[in-house]
Amino acid sequence: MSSELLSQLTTSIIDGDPDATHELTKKALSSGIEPMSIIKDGLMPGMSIVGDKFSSGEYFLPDLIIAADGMQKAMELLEPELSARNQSIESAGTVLLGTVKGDIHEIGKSLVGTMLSANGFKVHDLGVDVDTDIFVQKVKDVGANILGLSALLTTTMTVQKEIILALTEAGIRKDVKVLVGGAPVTRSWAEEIGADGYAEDAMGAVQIARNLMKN
Ligand code: B1M
Repeated sequence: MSSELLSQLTTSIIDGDPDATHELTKKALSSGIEPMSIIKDGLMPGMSIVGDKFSSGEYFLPDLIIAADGMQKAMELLEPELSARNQSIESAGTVLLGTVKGDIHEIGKSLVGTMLSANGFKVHDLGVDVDTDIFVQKVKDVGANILGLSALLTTTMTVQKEIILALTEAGIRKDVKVLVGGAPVTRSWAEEIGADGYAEDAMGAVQIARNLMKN
């Protein structure tokens, strides 16, 4: 039953049917499937196939937009459920988060933010397409312990490097740990640009953020 619902969810993303995605997400939640499983086993496989079809030229930009709409409709239902499952009293640390300049991919970054909040971090989400200067200024304004930088394009992951250099130039590199992620980002890229941490997914980001707070 649950695997059937999850595979219907995957299909609704691939077919570009946001209303069906929304309804199936509701159904999956009410049938007791964990929100994280709905994301990882239902929605993300669909997004991944849509991405592959876009790469191969079978799908076009409108198909990406419709798939993202479905995923976002589902996330509106899932985010409060994720938060409710992990209430924490003490703040685990302050995270400033955003998708770098030139990049408007939002869903993964927001999921990282939701999981960090759900695990006790105070998250300031600057959104997408954020100027390097704004990141630098806001690190100071909010007293961030961790700066989380998301990039989904090979052309924008280089901006993560620029931001680290800008932090150094502003004299505040030592005051904040930098965590990088996003589909094209790898551990070796994180090391190359001098980031303090890399996470492959949202739960990994929570784990790494906890470790960074310990150091
Ligand atoms: Co875009 N897009 N897109 N897109 N898009 C990709 C990323 C792409 C891989 C598709 C493909 O070709 N196969 C490709 C990038 C190729 C590359 O550079 N390597 C691509 C392209 C080319 C483009 C455009 C250039 C297309 C065009 O215009 N010709 C354009 C660029 C726009 C821009 O940003 N300037 C574009 C536009 C779009 C839409 C706007 C239509 C839409 C985004 C809508 C939105 O976000 N509101 C979109 C979408 C939906 C995708 C795919 C299909 C799905 C992305 C997604 O939401 N995944 C994507 C293909 C794919 O990823 N398979 C694709 C679900 C999400 C939960 O996963 O974002 O990976 P993800 O986040 C994960 C991890 O990466 C990680 O944790 C998250 C949760 O587990 N993570 C972090 C992310 N950030 C992190 C930060 C951390 C730690 C972990 O620490 C701080």
